[in-house]
Amino acid sequence: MLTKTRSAKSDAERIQEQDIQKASSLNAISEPLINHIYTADPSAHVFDNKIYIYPSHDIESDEPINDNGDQYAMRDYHVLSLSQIGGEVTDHGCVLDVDDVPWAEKQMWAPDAAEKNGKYYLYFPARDYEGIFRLGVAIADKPEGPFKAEPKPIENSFSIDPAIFQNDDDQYYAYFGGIWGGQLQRWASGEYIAEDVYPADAEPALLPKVARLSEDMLAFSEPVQDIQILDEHGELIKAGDNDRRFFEGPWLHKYQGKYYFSYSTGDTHKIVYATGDSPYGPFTYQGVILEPVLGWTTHHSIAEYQGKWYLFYHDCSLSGGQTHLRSVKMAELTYDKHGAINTIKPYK
Ligand code: FUB
Repeated sequence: MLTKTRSAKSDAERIQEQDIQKASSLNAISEPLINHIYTADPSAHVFDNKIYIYPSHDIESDEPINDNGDQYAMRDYHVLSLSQIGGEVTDHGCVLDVDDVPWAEKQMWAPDAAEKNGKYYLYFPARDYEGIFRLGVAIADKPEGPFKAEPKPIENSFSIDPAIFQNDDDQYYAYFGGIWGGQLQRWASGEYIAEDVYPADAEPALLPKVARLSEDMLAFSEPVQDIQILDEHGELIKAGDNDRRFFEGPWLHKYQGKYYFSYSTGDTHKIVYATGDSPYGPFTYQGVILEPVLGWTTHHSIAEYQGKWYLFYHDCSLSGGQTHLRSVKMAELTYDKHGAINTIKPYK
């Protein structure tokens, strides 16, 4: 195991400097869905025949820009919706604030939502008062909220970026995890250790997590398990394979009987995917869904609406390349006849 050495300038600062230079010359394939606030990390679902998007709400902050993500100082969530592709997008306003989450101190990062029996559940990561990321859940009667948070985080939850998948048998699965600022590396032993130790390049990469949700949607119904991501030889992807190893932002969708597990590669800035035959995996790496966007982070979700598939993602074009001020976007996602996802280039 290795302790990650940091150079004088953080990866985030370096990328932001480059992006501010190139922001004005890029010709994006999609416009921000809204431009009156900054939003990121869009998780999209179709409820009541409308697309609902559950994003992070990016804000200005005095926090330093670093590879821990301190600059992502978000404190609340908004919900967006639209009923027509290319049509008007409604911002339903603030639906949950950190002050209304008893256990959470700060950094309300990438959320997701699920519906069961007419109730809506918002899952979100935040740092607790000990600085440890946990996952919380909040409940609403409508997809657009407002949401009321449970008093405690989900038991045995940790790290960031929850994504909820409803399987055909109406079981719900929570996928989560993120390295570096997302703290997944601190849980390698199963217990929290406040030290950032990573596998060596030739060792298997740190793995994203999954747990089936309980009937009431408020707890894990089983121990947290690893999601295995394999290469073409059936071997676990290695920690030094930065173009393919899991970094953060997991998502699961099903297409033509296969499960597609997709995620961000973090420091190589791609959204990639792997496929398998079960919601637990293993998943075999397949390829790139989205090439790098303007910004240090990339994050996505995938949803089907009225017979077409869409990728929801973010970039920093509206803010001129500022890494902590992102905007959610969407673009059509297509498959070839073998079920391979055609790579999307975010700029022409
Ligand atoms: O928005 C804060 C963090 O940045 C998210 O949790 C990550 O996925 C990355 O997008």
